Amino acid sequence: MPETTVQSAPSVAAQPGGMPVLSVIVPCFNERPNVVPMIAKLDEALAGVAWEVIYVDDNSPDGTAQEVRRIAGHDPRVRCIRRVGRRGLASAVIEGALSSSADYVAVIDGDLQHDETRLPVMLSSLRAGGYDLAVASRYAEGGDSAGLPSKWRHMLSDGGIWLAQAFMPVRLTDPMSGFFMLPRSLFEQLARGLNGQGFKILLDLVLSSSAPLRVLEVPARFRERAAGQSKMDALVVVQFAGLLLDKLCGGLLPLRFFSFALVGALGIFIHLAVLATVRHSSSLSFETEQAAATIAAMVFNFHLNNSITYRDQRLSGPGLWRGLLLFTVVCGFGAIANVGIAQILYERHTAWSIAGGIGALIGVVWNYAISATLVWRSR
Ligand SMILES: Nc1nc2c(ncn2[C@@H]2O[C@H](COP(=O)(O)OP(=O)(O)O)[C@@H](O)[C@H]2O)c(=O)[nH]1
Ligand SMILES: [Mg+2]
Repeated sequence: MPETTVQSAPSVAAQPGGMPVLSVIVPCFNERPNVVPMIAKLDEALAGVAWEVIYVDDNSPDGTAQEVRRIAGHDPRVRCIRRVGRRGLASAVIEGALSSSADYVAVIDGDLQHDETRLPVMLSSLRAGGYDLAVASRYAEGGDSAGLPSKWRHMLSDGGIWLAQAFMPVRLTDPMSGFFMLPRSLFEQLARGLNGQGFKILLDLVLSSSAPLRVLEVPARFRERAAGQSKMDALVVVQFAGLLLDKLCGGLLPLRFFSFALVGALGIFIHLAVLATVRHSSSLSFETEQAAATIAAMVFNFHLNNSITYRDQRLSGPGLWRGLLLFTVVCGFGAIANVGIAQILYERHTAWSIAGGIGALIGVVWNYAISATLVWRSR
């Protein structure tokens, strides 16, 4: 590995009843201008193959789903899954792949960055047997990662690959690739163990398999984005670290727990920082100072949990304010306990930092329970 199998496009007739042999899963968010050219490219690349494309759109404001449905109106090979109130590339891929009835599923980005002409080679290699998974690699000999938009993204990609390789039971030159194909039956088998958070579904799949997968790497170019914007950001990097951590723990501890713990720890830090600041700059009672620090930590925790812990169900617009209000009201009960307990400890000559810290800890535990059940309840 990497193996560079150069084969001609296979001719895979449609199954009886017109069932596709290959489902191409396209996770998409705000990719409207790329839909028509993408389907045209698939049509050209997969001539002779019974294929379908399944767009999984997270209710893009630019109307990507409507655009896909417009084409689906006259092309039965085109399907659309529209998810409302959800976000996430990996979970979109999982839902798309699980909606397929084809023998094989491929995953490809919807922004034309991946070279769809590699699909027939991937399919024929898998059909020939000997491999469980075909991965389009930007870093295998003959591949090309020039389409990464910046030097920063190249460095991030290199760092991620290095880290991922340390975890992988098989050596992949491009474990961060978002372009791959596998038998649907294998995907279904692995689905239960998938973490489903973040961007890195290939890594998730490979790390979820109990036996090392036999992987074929197919070199591929990575083109520059044709239209629209990348959704990759710093939080995706945080989720990547979370994914590795989750896999390291054998999936025993849910990823949200790590995120909660991290946000909670930062919340305590914010709480104490605010408490220290108001103590230096005001002559308020300790009780009032502790209450101010609690409110600051509460607002901070809400926003960070909304951005990281519940990124996939992130509240926005009016829902954000409703969520913050609900969080604040219900956490108010926790805050009363927080301030009360801290006050009792303080009156018993416990140091202000310890009294404040214990009070805040109680508030944070309360916040965990609330966020899981009431504020970001799964829809
Ligand atoms: N359904 C869904 N698709 C997403 C989401 N984030 C990114 N995508 C899609 O995943 C693919 C890769 O994302 P992109 O932003 O291009 O990542 P980059 O190529 O690493 O910069 C594109 O087709 C995006 O539209 C998401 O939250 N939900
Ligand atoms: Mg892209």
